[in-house]
Amino acid sequence: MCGSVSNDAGGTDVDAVVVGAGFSGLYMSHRLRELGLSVRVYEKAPDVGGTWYWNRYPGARCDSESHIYCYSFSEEIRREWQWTERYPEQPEILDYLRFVADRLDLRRLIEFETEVESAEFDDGNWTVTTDDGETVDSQFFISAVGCLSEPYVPEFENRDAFDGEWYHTARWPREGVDLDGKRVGVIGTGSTGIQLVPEVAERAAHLTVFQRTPNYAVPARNRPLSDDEWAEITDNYDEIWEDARFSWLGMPFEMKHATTAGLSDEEIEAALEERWQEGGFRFLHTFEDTLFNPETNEIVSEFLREKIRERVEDPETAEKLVPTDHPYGSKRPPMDYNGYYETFNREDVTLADVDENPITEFAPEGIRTTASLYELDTVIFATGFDAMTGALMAMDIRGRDGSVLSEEWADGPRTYLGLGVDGFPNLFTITGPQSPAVLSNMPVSIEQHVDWIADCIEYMRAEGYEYIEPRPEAAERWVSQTNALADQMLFSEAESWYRGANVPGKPRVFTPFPGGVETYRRECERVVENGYEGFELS
Ligand code: FAD
Ligand code: N01
Repeated sequence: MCGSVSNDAGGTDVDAVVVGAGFSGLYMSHRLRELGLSVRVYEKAPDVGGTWYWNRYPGARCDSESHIYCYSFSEEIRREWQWTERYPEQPEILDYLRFVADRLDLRRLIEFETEVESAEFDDGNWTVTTDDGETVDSQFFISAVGCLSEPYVPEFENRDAFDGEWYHTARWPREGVDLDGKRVGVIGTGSTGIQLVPEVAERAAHLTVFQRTPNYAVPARNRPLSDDEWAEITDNYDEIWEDARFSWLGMPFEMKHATTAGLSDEEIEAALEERWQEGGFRFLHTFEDTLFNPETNEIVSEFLREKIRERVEDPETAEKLVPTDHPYGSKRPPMDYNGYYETFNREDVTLADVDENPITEFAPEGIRTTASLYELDTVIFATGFDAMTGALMAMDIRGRDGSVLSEEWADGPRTYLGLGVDGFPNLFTITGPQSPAVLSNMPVSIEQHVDWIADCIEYMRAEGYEYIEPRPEAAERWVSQTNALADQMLFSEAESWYRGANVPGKPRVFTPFPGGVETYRRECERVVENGYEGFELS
């Protein structure tokens, strides 16, 4: 039997260090403690919640439906929590994660306001160092740092010359921001910008939206969840979750049709309209080949373009809001909660097309483009994240023989199943690159990863193994498989953060596994059934 003993006896301080206290870190630490491991969690925020601690911008809400945007592992938690809306708002999700942390008594494991700066595998263990100078030795080093947790702020010329206030949506102050009567500029029209813009328009004296690429937003159709609806969900809970676990996107929705081929124009229109009325991610479940077949995709994209044209009064503004550069779904599809497109019908809202007239610099009075100077009091960066690898690479992670993760991944991340990295024994990466992660309803993927890791550690302990590490050839094969799948899909037709395109200098590789949640889960199970095929255990 392997295992860790106290440092006094020459072993480690703890069995496992977990970095992050969002959905992933909370469940991971719970599972490990249940197995009898000693666990230390480091979280740089002052509270649990991860994404939902940091993203407090007006309108912040989740696009996954509430009954599947939560944990499924605990019947008690399930019974004791009732969601109020179809899509939960940020404060409600944060309350939920606080409730879970308290209910499972997890806070005692967490050191808040402590950032992990480095982790080095030396002398057979991980030495983890934090920003307050603490060093802890651990057998396992588990990253739960999140795929969308490292905010990205573009390096605009003279950014610091701006005399007003500026904020990134993912570092929104806890006390809020006074936007009333202000001239506000929002840069970015991804999922965040689309949620934010109508809310800011209600409060600001004038809003300028700086759009580089237009986006296809589908109505979310949020509504309160009645007690009857909730009762129906809880009555069918097990079935709903089983469907989600063995689905394409971690969502228990049926596809309406396999493809558009063979359907009449009226049937296609009716299917799209039905799913448009249902709203949210159900729309993406209209035709199964939307992300594979350019013909189907063009039909779906054109349907959405027409919807935008119908909603925006000024035809010139409407055309600027209509995406033509990328197929629908090749970037993360955003949802519209509160009349995003109609916001551009307001007199006090301006659309600045910074593709046509790029931002040249920040000035003390505001933002200058090649066409105009926009005078502003407040700038909001809704410019997204250094996604998938940003938070991981922000730590200085060193593996066997001094190999440095950021150097190993200089041309793009390389993992086996998104769970482990060759050369880095006993490192696990929850929702790591080359796992479905951001291409899924994440709590489903998070639970699957955490369970896989916990079961693996339990197995190691039972069998007397101390180390696990992917074989390089298994990682190589997995990365090639992921890339080959992505190449068969329409993802390569968009300059998206899935491909690292949003951060200058980042390698352009498709990062998540695009083969679907079910396929991925079955592959992970197969690997275990074959005695952790592709991993070296010692
Ligand atoms: P996170 O919630 O990102 O938590 C990671 C934690 O690690 C953070 O608290 C961070 O502070 C901490 N951390 C990072 N590095 C360090 C370090 N070096 N030291 C110490 N602590 C560190 N997903 C969906 O499935 N559906 C949705 O509708 C959806 N909506 C989203 C909306 C927004 C605005 C954003 C930004 C993301 C959304 N996501 C959504 C993705 C969301 O990130 C995941 O669903 C989920 O919250 C991820 O949980 P996590 O614990 O893996 O990561
Ligand atoms: O970030 P993004 P996000 N000059 O990268 C623009 C999840 N999420 O925070 O498209 C000008 O998507 C950039 O323009 P372009 C979800 O997974 C979920 O919105 O690159 N503009 C783009 O418009 C999502 O996908 C939810 O041309 C610049 C925007 O900034 C992920 O988080 C809600 C620029 C960034 O869009 C990230 O979403 C919110 C520059 N130099 C987030 N640089 C829900 O589920 C960037 N941009 C509800």
